[in-house]
Amino acid sequence: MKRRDFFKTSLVASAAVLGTNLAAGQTTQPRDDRQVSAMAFPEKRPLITYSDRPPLLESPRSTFTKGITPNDEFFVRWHLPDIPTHIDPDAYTIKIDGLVKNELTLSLKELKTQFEQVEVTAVLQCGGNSRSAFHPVAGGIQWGSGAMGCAKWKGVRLSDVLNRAGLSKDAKFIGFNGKDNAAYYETPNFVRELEVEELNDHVILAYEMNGEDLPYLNGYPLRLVIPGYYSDSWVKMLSNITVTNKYKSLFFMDVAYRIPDNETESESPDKHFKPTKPITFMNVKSIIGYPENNMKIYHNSHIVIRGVAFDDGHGISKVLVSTDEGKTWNEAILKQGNGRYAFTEFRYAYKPTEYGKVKLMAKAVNRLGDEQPLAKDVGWNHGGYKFNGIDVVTVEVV
Ligand SMILES: Nc1nc2c(c(=O)[nH]1)N[C@H]1C(S)=C(S)[C@@H](COP(=O)(O)O)O[C@H]1N2
Ligand SMILES: [Mo]
Repeated sequence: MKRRDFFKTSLVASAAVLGTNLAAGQTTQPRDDRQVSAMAFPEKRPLITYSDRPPLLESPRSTFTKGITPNDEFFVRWHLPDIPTHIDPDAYTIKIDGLVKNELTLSLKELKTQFEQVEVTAVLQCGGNSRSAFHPVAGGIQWGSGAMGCAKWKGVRLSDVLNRAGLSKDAKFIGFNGKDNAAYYETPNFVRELEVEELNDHVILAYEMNGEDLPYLNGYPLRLVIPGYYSDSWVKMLSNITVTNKYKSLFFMDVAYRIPDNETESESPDKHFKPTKPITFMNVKSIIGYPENNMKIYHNSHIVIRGVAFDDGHGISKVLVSTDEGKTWNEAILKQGNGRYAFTEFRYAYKPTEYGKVKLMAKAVNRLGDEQPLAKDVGWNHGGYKFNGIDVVTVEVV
């Protein structure tokens, strides 16, 4: 066989092998092999870095031992490379226009002084968090499990601001526009729409995160916070809110951030479902923050497995931990107190009595009784959204 032929056959053969594996669409544990980078970003400690322009930063696993994610450890995701580098808080205003009785232009000071200030602790999670679990690769950033965080947000109720403007009778959609711009004209601005019916008192325009001004990269000076929803709709660095009665075909609503409108069957790489629907509410999920993969732990020592769990606001009822590949599950101790939209911290005392590799698994259950599936049972979807497989960390007992 000539070398070239050999090359050809081996390619065909491996394609066939891959083909059978991949056609089904599989899900595994998300990648967990990336190190934080020394690249510097304003107000951020070293994080896992996918891109510097636009900034795409992921929190490492160890972040998830804490119920509140510190601002400097909080992940960052922007779609567009052109983000204003200077915002003057005294000159900043947000405009509310469209189908309203009174158009409003509000300064930060007016927002902070003329409306009731409210606080909510809520998880912000990208719909594509853990996307690297999907095989074949689903389009988008190949996040591990750290495209999420939980913070205490302070701001004003969106409904109070909209009431001041007065929604017209035919108001149906509320569009939110960020100040970031596309570098190429083909890419549309980052705009999201919410239906008027989706509004509730928990949706806020936030200017503070964990008691400080929003970090620049997390949307300074003002962002939308929609507790319970995936964060693709939490528009950052807001410039205006426009009320309409017609659904505009916006790229980020129509193409990205959608999943099959069919929860019972899963997609496969050669069968993409239509119609689709926007991802909205988060499903139940947990992650182990400690120990980390490949750590060596001592035989007969006392280990405290720690992590966080959350859902869309129904609330976590228990977190189960297994140290024997899922044969038996025991309840972890929970620490709650930041409200139903927040991370629930869990801890579980573990004394390894066997040597060698051990898999530590965590599974959260919410108040509805929804629980996390095994990673392999999470349905594949073409956008790689909503992965919530049971977390597995493999340690070595020495
Ligand atoms: N203006 C603007 N807001 C945005 C985005 C964006 O690209 N531009 N990305 C959204 C997406 S997809 C996510 S996951 C979150 C990320 O929020 P963070 O950077 O504060 O973690 O912001 C959302 N809001
Ligand atoms: Mo996202």
